[in-house]
Parts: sequence; structure tokens; C-alpha cells
Amino acid sequence: METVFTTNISYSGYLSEAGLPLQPLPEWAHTADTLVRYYRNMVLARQLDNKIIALQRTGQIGTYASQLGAEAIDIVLGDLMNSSDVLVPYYRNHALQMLRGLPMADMLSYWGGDERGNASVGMGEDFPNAVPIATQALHAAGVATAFKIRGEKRAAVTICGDGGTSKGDFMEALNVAGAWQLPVVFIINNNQWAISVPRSLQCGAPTLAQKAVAAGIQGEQVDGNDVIALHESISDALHRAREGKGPTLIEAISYRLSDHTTADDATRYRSNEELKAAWEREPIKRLQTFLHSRGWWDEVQETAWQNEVGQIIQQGLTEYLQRPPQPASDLIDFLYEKLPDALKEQRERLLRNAQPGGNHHE
Ligand SMILES: Cc1ncc(C[n+]2csc(CCOP(=O)(O)OP(=O)(O)O)c2C)c(N)n1
Ligand SMILES: [Mg+2]
Repeated sequence: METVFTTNISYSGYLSEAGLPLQPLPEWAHTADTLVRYYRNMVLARQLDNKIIALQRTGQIGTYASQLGAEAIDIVLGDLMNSSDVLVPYYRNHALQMLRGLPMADMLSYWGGDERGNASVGMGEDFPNAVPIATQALHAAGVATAFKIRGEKRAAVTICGDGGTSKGDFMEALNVAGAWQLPVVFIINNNQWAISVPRSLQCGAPTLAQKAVAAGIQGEQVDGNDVIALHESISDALHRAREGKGPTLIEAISYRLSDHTTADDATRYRSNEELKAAWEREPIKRLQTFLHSRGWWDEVQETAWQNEVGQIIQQGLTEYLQRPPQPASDLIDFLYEKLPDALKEQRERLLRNAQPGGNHHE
């Protein structure tokens, strides 16, 4: 018997949980600029996330999927993707969408139940949120196919959760990306839970990254709480895609520090000990410790930035809350090119019964 194929899956990390370098850092991490920007963006993402949950609790926004614990993945992707690349996100990428141009008020509108927030001009050619699990992986493969046919140096980037990797769509997308060597980067936000299903029950393989191997794609694991490791992996993958060197699958190991959504109560299925241990690994504190140790960030800057972030959020929030609600006729208006008679009548009735001012935020 001979071995016809073997492979290895790498795992990379640069900063320990305590914010100490685990290995020599890449050149760009020897200066403050990029890392301080990452830090500031993560702090903004987290404060905004907290604020949105408070809005949901007071009935001012709908069911919301928190990003708590996944900030590093979004922030680094947002920095490294070119505006000409295309993002095909899932429902946990608010910070990334905003870094790519989605105005905060539009993002809030979407989560407030107004679909117009999901069709924002700020999104450029990026795709809207995908709620059906893993369908976006195939959309990204389609986008990447177009880039390849046109000979454009652009990358399609798509993200899904650990649970999403069990869907046929995900495997189909990997397969076509490998077969056609498409310029696409697949990111798994492996936050250890798919609602109440733990990673251990999700898949029998020791890594999710190895799913790439069956498709002829490079697959790797990276510490998803470590902005330096993420930066290295993602910039390589984007470069490879744009240069026609093929797709990459990156499994970013993170942890969902929140409930699945505001409609969930994770205390019913996961232990406090596990959550407590995960807080020790979260991405913001460790980068803050590292920045402090280099003298690149201090308490004065922290206070100033926290205040500024508060104002930025307040501005977006005010804009959102002041928006007039969607006309009730929108329920019907985009369904047909030519409206059937029965719906015409219903449309009239909807408009007649619509409350002036609406009840959007109540
Ligand atoms: C096709 C489909 N099936 C089921 C659901 C219901 N659902 C919403 S989120 C979710 C779990 C997803 O977990 P994971 O992929 O790990 O992503 P996470 O939410 O943890 O980021 C499920 C099953 C759905 N949205 N779409
Ligand atoms: Mg998950």
C-alpha cells in the first residue's frame, strides 16, 4: 500500500491571551498605526453592539445577532479588503459592513425591520445579509466566477459560522471554488456554537479547515481573537485570490460571548465556566494589554476614544430613530412588475389604514 495524499492543517497565533508575543511579530506590527486602528475599531464595534442590545430590550430595534467576541475578524477583514473586492456576508458582520461603507443608520434600520437598510447605496457591490445558513457561500463562488471570466484582480469574501459548514451549500461552494480555482476567500467564524449545538456535535473532524482539503483548496486555522494572526492569514488569502492563485479557507477560532440572538438564552444550554474561560481569550483586552506594553495606548487615549465612540453611536442612532417608517405598501410594491388586480385592492386598503407617522419604533 502506498500513501497517495497527506496534508497538514496549520494553526497560527501571535499574541497570547495575556497580550504577549508568542513568536517574532511581522514587520507591520512593529509600529503603532495599524494595531491602534484595529483596537479603536474593535472598541467602537463592541460599544455599538452593547447599545443595540439595549435598544432591542426597550423595543426600539428587532431581534438582533450580537457580534460580541467576533470583533477581530470583522475589523481586520474590513481593513484589508479593497473597495473593489466584494463582500458576501452573513448576519453577524455589522462592523465589517460599516467599515465597507454601510452607514450605521442603515445597519440599524435593517435590524429595526426595515429592509431598505439592507439595500443601502453605501454597500456598493457588496451583498446584503444572508440569513439562510451558508447560501452566501455559493453566491460568493458565483461572484468569483464572474471575476475570473472577466480577468479582474478582485476577491470575493464570504463568512459563515461553524454550523454553516455542515450545509450542502458550503461544500458545494468549496467544490466549485477548488475545481475552477476561483478568487474567493471563505472565512469560518468558528464561535463554538450554532445556537444550542456545540462544535463537538457539529462535525466529526478535528478541524473545520480540513474541509478545504477535499475540495483542493488551502485550508488553515487561525486564532480569531488575535488581530495579528488574522491579518497575516487574511492578507495572504486576499493576495492569492487577486493574483489568480486560487481560493483559501480560513477557520478563525473565536467564541460567541453573547446569546445566539436577543431571542435566545444561552444559560439554558452552556455553562458559566465555559463562558468565563472564553472571556479570558477575547480579542480586545489582549490587544489593549499589548498596546499598553509598547507605550502605544494609555488611559487618557482610552477615555477620549470611549467618549468619541459614544458620540459617533449617538449620531447614528439619532439618524435611525428620526427616519420615517417604511410605507405599508412596500409589502406589495416589489413583488410584481405589474400588480394583479386583487393586490391592487389590498394595496389601497393598506395605504388607507396606515397610521400617519407609523409605529416603526414603538
Ligand atoms: C437554512 C437555514 N436553516 C436554519 C436556520 C436557523 N438558524 C439560524 S442561525 C443558525 C445556527 C447557525 O450557527 P453558525 O453557523 O455556527 O453561526 P453563528 O450564528 O454561530 O455565528 C440556525 C440553524 C437558518 N437561518 N437557515
Ligand atoms: Mg457558530
